[in-house]
Amino acid sequence: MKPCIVGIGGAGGSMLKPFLQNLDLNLMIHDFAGNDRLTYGDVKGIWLESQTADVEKQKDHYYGNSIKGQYPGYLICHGGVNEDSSTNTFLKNKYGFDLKAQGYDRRAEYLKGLFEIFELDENLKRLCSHEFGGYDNALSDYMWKIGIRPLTIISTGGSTSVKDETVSSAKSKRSKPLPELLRCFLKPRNLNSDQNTKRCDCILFLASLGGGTGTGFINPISSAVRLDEPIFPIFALGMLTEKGEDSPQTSEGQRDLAAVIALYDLLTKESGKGIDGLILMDGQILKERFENYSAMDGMIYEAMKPLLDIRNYPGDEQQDEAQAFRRVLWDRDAKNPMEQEDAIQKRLFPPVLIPCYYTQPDWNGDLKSLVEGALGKKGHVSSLGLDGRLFPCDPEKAERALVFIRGFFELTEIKKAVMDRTGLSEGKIKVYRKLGDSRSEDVLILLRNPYGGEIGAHKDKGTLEWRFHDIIAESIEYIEKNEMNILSYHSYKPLTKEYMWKYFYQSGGIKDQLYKSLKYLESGRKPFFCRELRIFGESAKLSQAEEQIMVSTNLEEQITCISRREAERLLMEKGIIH
Ligand SMILES: Nc1nc2c(ncn2[C@@H]2O[C@H](COP(=O)(O)OP(=O)(O)OP(=O)(O)O)[C@@H](O)[C@H]2O)c(=O)[nH]1
Ligand SMILES: [Mg+2]
Repeated sequence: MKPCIVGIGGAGGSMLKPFLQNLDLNLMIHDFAGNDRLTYGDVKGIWLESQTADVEKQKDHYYGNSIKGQYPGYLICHGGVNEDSSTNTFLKNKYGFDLKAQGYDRRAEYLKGLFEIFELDENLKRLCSHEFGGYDNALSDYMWKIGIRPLTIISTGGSTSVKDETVSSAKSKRSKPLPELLRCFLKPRNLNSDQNTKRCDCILFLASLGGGTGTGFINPISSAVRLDEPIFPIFALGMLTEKGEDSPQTSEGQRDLAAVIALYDLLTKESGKGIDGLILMDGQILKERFENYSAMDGMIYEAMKPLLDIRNYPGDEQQDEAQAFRRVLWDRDAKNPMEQEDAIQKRLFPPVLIPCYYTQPDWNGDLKSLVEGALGKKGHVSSLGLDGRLFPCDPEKAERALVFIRGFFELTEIKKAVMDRTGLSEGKIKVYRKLGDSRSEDVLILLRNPYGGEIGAHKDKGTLEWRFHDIIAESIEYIEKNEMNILSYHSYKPLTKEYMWKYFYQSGGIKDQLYKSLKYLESGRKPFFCRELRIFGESAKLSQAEEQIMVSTNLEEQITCISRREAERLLMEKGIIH
């Protein structure tokens, strides 16, 4: 597979850099079009950022402005929105959201709310469509159509291999032309037809889970992609934020909440509506092994190389094309691609994939040590950074293992080594053999959903249940102790505060759902996030009269309304009214 790697937010941009480095020294001395640079696996990429200051302060000027045709490029998420945009004025006045916000202060709920409004508020939809030439959303459509799509096979109508007809007809119905307003910004790129083969057949998002920008944009951009191509493979690699404060002193609780909201949303979007798989890494494990972010980012790149390697082992089938890989991720034991595709459409939640990576010198040749280096020794649940598991988990709980291996090994031997360690049957192990560079041999094993089925596993340090229990409990505590901070974000209008209050604190809201998730984790239930939850969704809907009061400027009326709702809530809690 050849992904278009999309780094989002500060961490996403840094994680993306090593993937886009030019491997061909000769090309560096020529004035070659950047798009032709030789990257590992021939990948392409783009950095999406909401803070203009962050792209301007790059010391190494690694990323140029993609709108000016520079590559590798960055794209400012709100670059298509004018200062005097009527859509933005409406949004600011009614809700207090700003399309041109410079970063989101580690708040995943900001972008979540913002994008939901675009789906629900008919007036906003009309304004947006009118101002942005048919775009449903001024941010996600811009990032997808201007930033990402030109780097993919979709830009020329080259499509995915299964159900092409369905895809094309969906496309012709839904795909919209670039609005003139945005077209004039674009310098034509050197993407003629013979370059089509060089384009990407899937998307891989890179972002930290724990910020606002990175975590907040994955779902909305995926929705924009899905409107164009329902089965285009979309994967995400999320880095869970480390423990303690981060550099601009955001507390662990706040970042954990951002991470949990993002994880909840990514993992409760049904098949065909969001991503096809979430690769999870733990920043805490990487921080214990590496001194700084740059070393961590180097490691992430190294660990993903076996997946990106396009040199298949001679004689092995070409099985690592992105669409095939997508079907394997969702695999419901169906026999052929069409059956698998039907199974995928059956409202499943996307899988979590835990990457486990290990490398050793090629003279070693010992398969057992390679597999154990990645997965840890049998019975060692709590290694936390001492072996190749990049997120805490127990490999014996995995549903499946996808093995990307570079070096000269027998297929049956590889399967046997993985079966011995995981207890999986042969049919649940998929092996992708690659040639590698002959100086070292390495393996990346993606474990699908390695958790569940055991009561009390959350108490074992080093299990996936334990790590999730920890961040969910931290998030609940943060929600309970920081109502003011969460609801009084400086720009929110009363209407937004009211909806945010319901989302966080009302019975059935995210706090309640997270309490349930803790119980599910404790009892070994799978999955532990079970129901999609919206801030502005139907269940939270205010009546028209209430909305009217909330958007009015009469403070007294607003206070009366809020007090009445608060009193109602208390009476309901005490069972006095129902
Ligand atoms: N791997 C890696 N992680 C980083 C890096 N910089 C920050 N982080 C982690 O990412 C978290 C914050 O994510 P950012 O990417 O900075 O946040 P963002 O997506 O830009 O979101 P906002 O700035 O809140 O809008 C930090 O708390 C760190 O845990 C980096 O260079 N590499
Ligand atoms: Mg940022």
